Amino acid sequence: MFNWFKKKKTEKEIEIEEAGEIDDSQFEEEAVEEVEEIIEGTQTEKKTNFFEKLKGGLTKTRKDMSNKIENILSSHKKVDDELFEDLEEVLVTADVGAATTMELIDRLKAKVKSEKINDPMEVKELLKDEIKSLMKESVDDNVLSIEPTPAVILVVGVNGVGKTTTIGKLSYSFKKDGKKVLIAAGDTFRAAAIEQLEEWSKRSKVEFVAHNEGADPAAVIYDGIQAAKARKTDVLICDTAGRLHNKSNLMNELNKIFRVVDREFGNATKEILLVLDATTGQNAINQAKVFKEVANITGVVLTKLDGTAKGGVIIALQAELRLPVKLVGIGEGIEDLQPFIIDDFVEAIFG
Ligand SMILES: Nc1nc2c(ncn2[C@@H]2O[C@H](COP(=O)(O)OP(=O)(O)OP(=O)(O)O)[C@@H](O)[C@H]2O)c(=O)[nH]1
Ligand SMILES: [Mg+2]
Repeated sequence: MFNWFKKKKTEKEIEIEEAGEIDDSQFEEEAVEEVEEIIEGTQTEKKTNFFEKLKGGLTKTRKDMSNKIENILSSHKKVDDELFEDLEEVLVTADVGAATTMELIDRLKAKVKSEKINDPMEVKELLKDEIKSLMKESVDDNVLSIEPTPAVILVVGVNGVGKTTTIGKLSYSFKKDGKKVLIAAGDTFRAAAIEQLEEWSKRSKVEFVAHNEGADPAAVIYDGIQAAKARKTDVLICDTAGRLHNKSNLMNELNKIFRVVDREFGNATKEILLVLDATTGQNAINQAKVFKEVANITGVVLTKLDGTAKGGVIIALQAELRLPVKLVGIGEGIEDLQPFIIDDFVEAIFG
């Protein structure tokens, strides 16, 4: 960057010298503009890649939901009750959920009436708009916040949903942003769980705190907090065990952790992320209901969207349970985690 700057200046200087006057400010403005154009260019490119990747991850949902909707719209000659019934069926089978589907269909009917829409093909854009606005109205914000730092992120969810993998991906992404990250192995249920998390910490080159198998999870988190304070860590991410066979056990275990965090790290920005597996569809909704009762969930990570046609579940999570989806998992790789952006998601599932 520096060399490029120097070279440009020399050319410009020669030009100005030949003209008999030196005006540095004019040059500097142009150079800054050019640098800004280059940065903007790479940002647009980055955004496009991001979107293409999301679209790739949502292929199954798009094929199922969007193709069926296209077929319905093209096979109907007018916008009537029959068309709405067919749409309803597609939304319900895509795991959008009965209540959210009804809400969407009602809004769609009202729009069709007020805008006097007769052409079925126009319904697609209306449906997209209604999904976007319903999701936006349901929650305040979809952004995972670690500002002001230090921040602590508690990751909760039942077995196998992708908690540990998500922590690995997330720490990699914070690290790439120049943040100092520490992971605490609060899932002490199995030795393998601790090892798996340690492996991810090595992969994303972040620090790691653990106790032995069977240790008290709250004690691990306590140590993680002390280490985070001593090392001036920006983000402390804590894994937890999510055995759901007994709700009061789960509640006790989580509450103990929350108390430690409040007492020892009260000034930290706090997120409690619930990880849900998209392939489980309506089951994910049921898990969300249980966790909402036992914890003040601040956001959802929906994983394995790449392996399912049930991506519609995201709409119900936000619209029905009013849980902001903050991140989506679209693969097993370290870079396969993205912030959730409503407009991009809706555009990606409708192709
Ligand atoms: N395709 C795909 N697989 C994923 C994604 N996220 C996680 N997985 C896979 O899901 C499996 C379980 O992930 P873990 O991270 O071990 O899940 P966990 O919630 O920590 O599970 P326990 O520690 O057993 O409770 C692993 O094989 C992951 O590679 C995703 O976004 N897409
Ligand atoms: Mg795990």
